Amino acid sequence: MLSRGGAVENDRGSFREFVEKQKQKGTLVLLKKPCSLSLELAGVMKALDGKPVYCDKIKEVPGARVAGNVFCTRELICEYFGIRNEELMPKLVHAINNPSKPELVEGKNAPVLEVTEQEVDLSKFPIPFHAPKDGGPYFASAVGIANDKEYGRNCSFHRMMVIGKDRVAVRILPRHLEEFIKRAEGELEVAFVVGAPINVLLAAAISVEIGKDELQIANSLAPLRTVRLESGIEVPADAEYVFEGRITSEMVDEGPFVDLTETYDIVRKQRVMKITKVHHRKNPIFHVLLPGALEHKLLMGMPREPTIFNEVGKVAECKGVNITPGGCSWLHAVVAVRKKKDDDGKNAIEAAFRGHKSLKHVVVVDEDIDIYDPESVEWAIATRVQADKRLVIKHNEKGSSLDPSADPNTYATTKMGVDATKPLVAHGKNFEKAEWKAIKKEEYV
Ligand SMILES: Cc1cc2nc3c(=O)[nH]c(=O)nc-3n(C[C@H](O)[C@H](O)[C@H](O)COP(=O)(O)O)c2cc1C
Ligand SMILES: [Mn+2]
Repeated sequence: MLSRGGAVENDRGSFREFVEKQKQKGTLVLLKKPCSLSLELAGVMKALDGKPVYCDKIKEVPGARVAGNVFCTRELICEYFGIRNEELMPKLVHAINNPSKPELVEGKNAPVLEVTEQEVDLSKFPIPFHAPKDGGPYFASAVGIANDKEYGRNCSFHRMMVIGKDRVAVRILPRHLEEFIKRAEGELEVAFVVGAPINVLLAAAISVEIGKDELQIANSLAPLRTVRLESGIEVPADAEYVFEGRITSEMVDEGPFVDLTETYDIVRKQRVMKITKVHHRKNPIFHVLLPGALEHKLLMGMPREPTIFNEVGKVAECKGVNITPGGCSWLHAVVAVRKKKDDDGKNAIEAAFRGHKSLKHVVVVDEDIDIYDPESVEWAIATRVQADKRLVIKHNEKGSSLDPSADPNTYATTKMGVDATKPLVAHGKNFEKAEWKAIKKEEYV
């Protein structure tokens, strides 16, 4: 048994064991009414956002099992790791700086290889159609793993739109997987994993240099077992599904797709992947990740907090970073510093933009402000900011493809930082919240 605080007996840290644990605790919402993959499941998950949801009555695929909103709060993620909320970011920082090799197991010991389907028919799997104007049914929780002779392994999320029995259109931004494909002259073997544990999901969302193996970061977060497929690609041995195949140079329309911002992303030409084999556990659970909902937001934003923390740490004493859900968990951050020099706030603003390239607005506060409480942050802006002195505006910066207000072709955007720290010397003014006499209110009411 791998030791991890809070884990159940014989827990290898798999997706299904975490789902099972939520079921035992009574925190998993079991859908009692049959649910359609077409819009209905997404609607139910949205209505129950913030709570893990499970359904084994999918109308279109009898016998299929799905789980969603599984890692939709920091508390759930911390529960998986057996740590407290404030330990999460240091844990991510540690894993990025101390990657370690997963344990490679034989095929016969890998649950994900229990069943192999050579005849691929994607309509047999519970792949949801999320939003009315989406371009098709979508995999949104799929983590793609690929190898390059020189760089080694890469692991990243890519949504996949179903366009045929064994074909999907894969959204690939110009990052590491795209680089691997170019180096392989346009065609590359890949394996997409669905139902991976949270250490793999977080590692796949982390942005590190090309050549750094994200599965080693995952293993450092929590012990990971991998198994080697015939293609040579190693995948998490305890995952629910692996979709194996080849990314081709054929380009098709991909989208529209409701993305993180809860707006429809535009249609673009993207590569086709031909799926050649599907491996899965017996009685697999498909991980449905609802775009724009809390689980998607947390997985996108939180793994950028350590990179902001590292950059801010180079110019000031950084006490915390929160990529806030109101900013789509991507475009906004609040950074806390222990101020020692007058320009710490402004330097922290510039550093935060370096730590997360898609960041558009950042507020820097002192450590007496609760970065997880929007009212506390607003209070700091209200009482500590004079806009003519405390704003940093950066024109014509490279922004995020997800921001509908950025230039649609170049993604050019204007960025803003607010230094909401109090001055080092108060000059007779009061910037601290007054303290009240401590009272036991039960005694008075
Ligand atoms: C839930 C989720 C979905 C994502 N979808 C995509 C996607 O469809 N295409 C893409 O290129 N990146 C997507 N990403 C972002 C990449 O996973 C992320 O940028 C990652 O750092 C890229 O890995 P790389 O640095 O190895 O290239 C998604 C991230 C998350 C958390
Ligand atoms: Mn990478």
